[in-house]
Amino acid sequence: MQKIANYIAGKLLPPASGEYIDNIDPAIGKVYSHTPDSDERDIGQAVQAAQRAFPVWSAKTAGQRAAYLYRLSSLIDANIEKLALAESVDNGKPLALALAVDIPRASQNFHFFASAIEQFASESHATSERVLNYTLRKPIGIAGCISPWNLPLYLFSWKIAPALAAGNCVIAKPSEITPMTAFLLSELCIEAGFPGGVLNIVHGLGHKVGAAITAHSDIGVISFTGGTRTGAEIARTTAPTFKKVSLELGGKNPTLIFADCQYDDMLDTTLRSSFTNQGQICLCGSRIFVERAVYAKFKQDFVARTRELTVCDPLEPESRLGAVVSQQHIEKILSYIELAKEEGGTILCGGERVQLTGRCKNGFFVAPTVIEGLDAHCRTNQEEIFGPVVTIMPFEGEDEALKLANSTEYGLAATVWTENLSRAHRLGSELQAGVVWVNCWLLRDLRTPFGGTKSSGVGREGGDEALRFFTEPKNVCIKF
Ligand code: TXE
Repeated sequence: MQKIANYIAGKLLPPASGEYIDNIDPAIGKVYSHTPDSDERDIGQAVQAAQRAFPVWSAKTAGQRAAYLYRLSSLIDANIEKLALAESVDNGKPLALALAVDIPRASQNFHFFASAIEQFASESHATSERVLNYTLRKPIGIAGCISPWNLPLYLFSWKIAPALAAGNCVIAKPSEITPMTAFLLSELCIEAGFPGGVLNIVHGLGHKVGAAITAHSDIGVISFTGGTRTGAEIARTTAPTFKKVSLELGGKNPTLIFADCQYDDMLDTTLRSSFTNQGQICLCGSRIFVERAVYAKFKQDFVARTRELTVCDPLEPESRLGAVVSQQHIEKILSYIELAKEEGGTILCGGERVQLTGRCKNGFFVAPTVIEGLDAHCRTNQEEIFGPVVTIMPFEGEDEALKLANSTEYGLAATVWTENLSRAHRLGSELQAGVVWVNCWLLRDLRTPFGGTKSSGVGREGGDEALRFFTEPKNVCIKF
């Protein structure tokens, strides 16, 4: 059985402990490889390697660093099929989705930040004829990047690329639940000729390796995506050392559907925003509020279309929903469906585990589920389920829609469907969310700020926001 290796100082190494964690293929429910169970000794080694590499890496020109990232991006493109298959097996997502979204986006992340660092400019202020201020933006040193399991290579590269482009060396940890594409990336880094120690990838458990990264006194900046509870723990442990921290956390995103919307486009897109990646995207809309005038029609059409979604072996081309990521996660999702029933909800479709036959008979499959009849303030509508489960609720008028949409502790994303321009602008301004989509969903421009408010996190990723985050501004004031 394959053993994944850490990537430290440019070499593929076993963990110091010599111990490994089982890595499970969620579509078949079986162990298929082993992940290093690393600890603070591996992090210590990675930090030393990064410290040795930093003076040379940070002294390279932006163009020289960009050249490495462009090479890595091209290598991802050249290996797209291998990487997509690995992602699908590791995570349970449809292979077609990994081929169309996850891996192309990982390549784009490196390409985008290679280009961005070449365009990145700092400010200069001529205070008077004899006084000039200019701002240097220096790399911080060693960056810690910790990522989750839902979009493994996509989110891993989204953090690593700007950190490296800005001149930092990186210690990165993928989720222990989906380590495979990060491991394959380390092989591609070797092929791309990255100097040893510039990027180090250390595998293992969050409370061991993750905690060792956030606690290390020589790691000056932490970029994290994951659960809100973990984010709070990281905020607590890093606060006394004044590390720079960016936290991209959970969501409970509202979709607001007004009667005047372009109905067919809305219906197609709402199906995607509800169930893509088995609903395991922090941006999925899990609370769907529908203006009462179109509620009955929407309910009928949406449930009919949801029933048509094929849940099957993620390697089959017709798969629209694959497996959810783990045994623990399927239990969590099913427990929320039970809770919804206890809270008075009616299951309109789905609501259960899907039992496949053959290769996938022990896999973790959940039928896409639509629930109605719940109050917006019940736990099902307040807590992040992170699965193929949505609730639908009617509303009357824009004020009520806004109030309901803003009624959770989260504030990551919101989607609005309306043809009323003034309403779109009003809601764009008033919704408590870091990202608002009007008449679209997950339409991304990598230059835009990305992140959440309230319990959805602190800080923004994307474009210049990311390059600013991974650099320390220093103002120089000269009187001459
Ligand atoms: O995330 P964790 P989990 C939500 C979703 C999900 C829940 C828990 O609701 O059900 O979070 O998922 C590392 N110090 N999201 O348990 O634990 C961990 O190893 C440092 C939303 O998988 O937050 C992994 O690499 N690091 C989300 C990463 O943190 C620690 C995506 C995320 O794991 C750590 C995923 C610690 N003490 C889950 N503990 C989104 N918003 O996209 C764990 N880690």
